[in-house]
Amino acid sequence: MGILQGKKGLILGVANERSIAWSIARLAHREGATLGFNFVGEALEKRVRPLAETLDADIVEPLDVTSDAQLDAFFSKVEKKWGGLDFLVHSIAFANKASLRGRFIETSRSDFHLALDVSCYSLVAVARRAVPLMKEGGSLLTLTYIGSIRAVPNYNVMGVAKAALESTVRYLASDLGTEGIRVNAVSAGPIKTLAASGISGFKELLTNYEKATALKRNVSLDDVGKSALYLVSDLSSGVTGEVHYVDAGFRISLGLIR
Ligand code: NAD
Ligand code: 0WE
Repeated sequence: MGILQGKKGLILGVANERSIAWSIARLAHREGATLGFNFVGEALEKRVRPLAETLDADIVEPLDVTSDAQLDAFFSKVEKKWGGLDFLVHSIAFANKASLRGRFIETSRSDFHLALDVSCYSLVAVARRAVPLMKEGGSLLTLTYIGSIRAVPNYNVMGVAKAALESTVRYLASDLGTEGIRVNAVSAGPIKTLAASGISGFKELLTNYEKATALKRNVSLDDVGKSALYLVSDLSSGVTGEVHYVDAGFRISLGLIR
């Protein structure tokens, strides 16, 4: 029997087969979970729907997290279909591309708002709607990056958004503990996903990163998926408010190359 047998989970943020969310979905399905997915726009629907079908998904519905109307419609579908929920994976981030290069000080008010809205407030927005469905407790998981605690060149406003996201994890965990709902984050090392494509210098980042980690390698989608599985399942029943690094030991290393 799988560790997620009989559990219902929403996986938000699949764009394609290289998405971190997809890696988590595959492993969760293998452990017996029944899954639901979102997509943003028709282009991504064409990618997400066939993928979701390979995992016998119960729910594949539109959800742009900047829209309260879409949030309400999405969760009312979940309520109708399942009437309950055990876990939710939030694997969503977005910043205007122009704000992910050049000087941080040039960040405009609207680029700041967009990054924080999509990448941080959205966790609160989905939690508010998911929590009433988690009648027997549950687990919320989000994805973050070390750019929240270190100044990573070009990560810029996304670093600020991830710092706010990690704080949001602690406030939600503290708020929802009484309902038996745990809230955690996985801080993943860099992976070449859609969200990393077109980032200038990403290839160099991966080569340098590998040399600077304790394990002397980059992290894989599988590394992140497996740790995520632990955090959404009962295996982590005593863990909440945590930022769990799946980074091959990058954070604990001085980074000097031997
Ligand atoms: P990805 O492009 O596959 O996933 C990002 C997802 O965010 C996409 O599915 C996209 O549709 C979704 N999204 C963007 N705007 C949205 C909106 N308004 N409403 C709903 N969904 C929206 O890339 P990924 O690397 O798998 O990213 C997933 C998460 O992992 C992000 O939070 C990212 O910050 C985090 N992360 C990525 C890395 C990395 O190096 N790839 C490292 C650490 C953390
Ligand atoms: O969180 C991320 C990616 C976030 C992201 C990426 C994009 C690219 C396309 C958010 N918004 C957008 N908007 C786009 O238009 N990562 C952790 C991956 C990442 O992105 C970087 C990195 C790393 C690592 C950007 C600059 C420097 C390093």
